[in-house]
Amino acid sequence: MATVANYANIFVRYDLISSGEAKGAKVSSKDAALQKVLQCVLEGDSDNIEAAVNEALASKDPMTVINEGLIKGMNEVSRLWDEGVYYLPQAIVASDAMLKGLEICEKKLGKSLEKKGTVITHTAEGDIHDLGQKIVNALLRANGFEVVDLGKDVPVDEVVAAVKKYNPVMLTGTALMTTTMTAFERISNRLTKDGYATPFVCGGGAVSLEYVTGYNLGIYGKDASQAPGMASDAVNGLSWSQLREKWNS
Ligand code: B12
Repeated sequence: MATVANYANIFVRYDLISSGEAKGAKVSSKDAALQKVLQCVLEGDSDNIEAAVNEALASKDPMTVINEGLIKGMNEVSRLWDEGVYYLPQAIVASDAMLKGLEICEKKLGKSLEKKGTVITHTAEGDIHDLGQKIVNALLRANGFEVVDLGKDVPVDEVVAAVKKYNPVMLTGTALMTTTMTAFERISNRLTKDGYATPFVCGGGAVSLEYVTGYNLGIYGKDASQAPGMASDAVNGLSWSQLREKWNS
């Protein structure tokens, strides 16, 4: 009967987090404080992320901590998932740690006193991947926009009703799955049919420039950091097609 020579070869994947080491990770930072933040995201260490983020914030601005620590760490989690190194448990704990870190950065970014206009944000119907949306919320608020956060897995009907209720300067959508991004086109069709021309910025791993520019109102958002600039343009009167022309060509 065959015997197992090395149990580590069997248990290595479920062992990743509890070992305290993010095995296989290829990102690092030369800055010691940012390295701790990266490490906490990669290891899904929600116990220590608060201290790590606060330490980084002592010498860096919140945007640097978000970009160079939290997003960089989460992008590496995405890569490790795609490579088959990380599985659902690792992705869940990493996301929790990232969200905890983002909350602290968001408080530090604060809310601008200037009120520029209302933006509605949501994550597509059927989709619970909301990290991109949370980053968008934080950046919009810090730049003076009132954010109506509809949350994740939001039915198309609810998004359409919210646009009619708040009449925002801009609507955003995040979708990470090819099965959920189709909700955006349905929202666009419903709004167009009812006479609304609200710019609808759609982002998230699943969507592409080609897909989003295939329906009315759609503007492709590649990176969350574009959201405040797009919303400012909308406040300044640019139509959805002018926004598309400016940001997507
Ligand atoms: C983390 C993660 C999870 C977490 C989500 C936690 C959370 N709160 O979000 C958990 C573990 C819960 C999860 C669950 C699942 N997941 Co998952 N998950 C991931 C993973 C590893 C990373 C995604 C992520 O958060 N990236 C980081 C964020 C910041 O990126 P982002 O949202 O794209 O945002 C950036 C840009 O796109 C942009 N952006 C986003 N929105 C917007 C909006 C605007 C206005 C602008 C301007 C920009 C912008 O800005 C951000 C950067 O600044 C990916 C792997 C991958 N390669 O992406 C899989 C992945 C998305 N998951 C996948 C799947 C299949 C699932 C599950 C179905 C698994 C399962 N069998 O149960 C479930 C989904 C259940 C559901 N109904 O939604 C698939 C989707 C496949 C597909 N293309 O359809 C992926 C691609 C993995 C894979 N290759 O198979 N997942």
